[in-house]
Amino acid sequence: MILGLFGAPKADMVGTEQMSADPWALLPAASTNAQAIDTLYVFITALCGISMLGVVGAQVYFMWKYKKPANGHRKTSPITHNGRLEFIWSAIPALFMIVLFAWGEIGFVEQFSPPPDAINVRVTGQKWDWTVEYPDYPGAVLSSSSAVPTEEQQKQLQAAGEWGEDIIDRKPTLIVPTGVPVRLTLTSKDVIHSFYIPVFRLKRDAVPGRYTTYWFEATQEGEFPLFCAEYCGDEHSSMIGYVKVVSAEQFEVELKEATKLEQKDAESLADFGKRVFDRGGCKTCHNIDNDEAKTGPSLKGIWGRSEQLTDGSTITADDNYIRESVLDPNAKIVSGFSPQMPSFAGRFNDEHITALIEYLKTLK
Ligand code: HEC
Ligand SMILES: [Cu+2]
Repeated sequence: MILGLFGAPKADMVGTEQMSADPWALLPAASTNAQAIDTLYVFITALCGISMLGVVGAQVYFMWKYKKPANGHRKTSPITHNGRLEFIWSAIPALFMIVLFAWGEIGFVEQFSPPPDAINVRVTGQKWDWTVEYPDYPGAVLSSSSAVPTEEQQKQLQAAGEWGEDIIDRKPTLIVPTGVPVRLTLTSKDVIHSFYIPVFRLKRDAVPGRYTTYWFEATQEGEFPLFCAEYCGDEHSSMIGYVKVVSAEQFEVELKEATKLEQKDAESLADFGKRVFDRGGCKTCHNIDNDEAKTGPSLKGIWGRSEQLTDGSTITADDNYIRESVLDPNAKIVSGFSPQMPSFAGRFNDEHITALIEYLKTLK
């Protein structure tokens, strides 16, 4: 629309490296919010331009009209004021102010009232990366740290002679579908960060000890940069990543692909199991390096341990018992604990479970 006048760039001109090849281009407006904001922005800019023309035009006209006459001087006019004129030049701008206020207020309220069918996404800022979780899609966790290695990682890679472009695992930090509203709930683990996606005109602080929300609906497929927009420390500039906008049909496929949990080449089963353990959030309920119970029993030395169950029987923790504990945790309850462990059936497959068992065996 109007923005086209300034040459809004096409999606394929946009990337993490460079927002646009054309320095005069406005950013693409890739969400419904962005379009609404741009329309208001262009309206305000046009209104200011027209007002400026009116004021400066009148000024120039009066300078010309009341210039000193060639034949001497002119008497000052006896008119003190003009009520009608003053009313008009107050009322018309006031009307525009009311329009601007109402327009802005309606847009503001809209942007803080997510539709009930929005996809939930949790964004956590932390020095120096973003973690993005999809509570509606179990196991789906993305992070910006995979996009850019930290200085520390770069040094390690350089020392190992492995530094190079192909070592950067450029995974998206956020994946969203087009045409579906997405509600973000943001927080921070340490200091104030700010989640900033320019093409969505979205900038929202992530504050420790508090949840802030925002929502948007993407309209344009592509990959667009995101940043931290609140100076948060010396690695602030590495809190970057990109949002990948895909079609609604592709969304789940892409999300699965980006968050897949598979054994890497040359990775031992136990090491893979540790990653599964981390992904499962098992640590929140189980200690692994001391015998203290949390919500669940300590898993230090679990393999081969004999367990007293609530029904009075005793069992030895072997592969099958651990498998059952993860897939159907309430089948056997350890004495002294309540059935609070969630089932991981559907979230972890057989390979994950086997790797988990191998990892638990190493916890001695
Ligand atoms: C919300 C808390 C919670 C989470 C998360 C959790 N567990 Fe548990 N877990 C428990 C509780 C409570 C018990 C004891 C009751 C029972 O046996 O179900 C338990 C029991 C177990 C047992 C049997 C322990 C024993 O001493 O016999 C194993 C093995 C186990 N969990 C593994 C895991 C693994 C692996 C994960 C992650 C994939 C995990 N748990 C995640 C709460 C949790
Ligand atoms: Cu930050």
